[in-house]
Amino acid sequence: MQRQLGRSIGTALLGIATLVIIGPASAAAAEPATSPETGGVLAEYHGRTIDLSVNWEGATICVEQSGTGFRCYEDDAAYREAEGVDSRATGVGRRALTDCPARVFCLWDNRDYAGRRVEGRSAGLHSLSAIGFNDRANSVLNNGPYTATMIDLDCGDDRLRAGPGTGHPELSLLQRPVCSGSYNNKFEMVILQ
Ligand SMILES: [Ca+2]
Ligand SMILES: [Ca+2]
Repeated sequence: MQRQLGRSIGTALLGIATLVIIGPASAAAAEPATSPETGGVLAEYHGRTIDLSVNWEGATICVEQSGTGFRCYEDDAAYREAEGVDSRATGVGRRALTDCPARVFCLWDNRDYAGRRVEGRSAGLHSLSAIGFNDRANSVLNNGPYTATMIDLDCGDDRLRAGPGTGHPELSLLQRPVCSGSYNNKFEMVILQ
């Protein structure tokens, strides 16, 4: 079943294959700092430290840095300036799949690559609950070098896999073969490997 799903995602995303730049696998990043009280990931936002599992405090984009935990931004303009991401592709302020940079795995809160976004880059297990993004992902793009396995803890049998260069703009259209319903707003964990 998983292999069939993988093929269907790849087929759905055939049109964006040219966007993908696949680089060498980077070394796994250090574990991000977490709150001893909540277990939530601590992120830097406007010079403060926030617990993403509790409140994003106005941030809309949270990005795993290379070895230094998470950093969040209030909008695309702040994100692009700080991260050095080219704004010519879509223009500042418009959310699109081209917002997901090379060598990064992206999840969006809304369909069509819109709404809040998280970016992960290191290999290994990533808890979406620890960054306040559990049961939220509606669209996904894997622009990184690893295969992403997305997991709903309420349905361990239906894992969605997205290889490098694949994704989907609307997870509600992907029906789960074992558990009922779609993959929309379901995932608590992502494994990049
Ligand atoms: Ca959502
Ligand atoms: Ca879930």
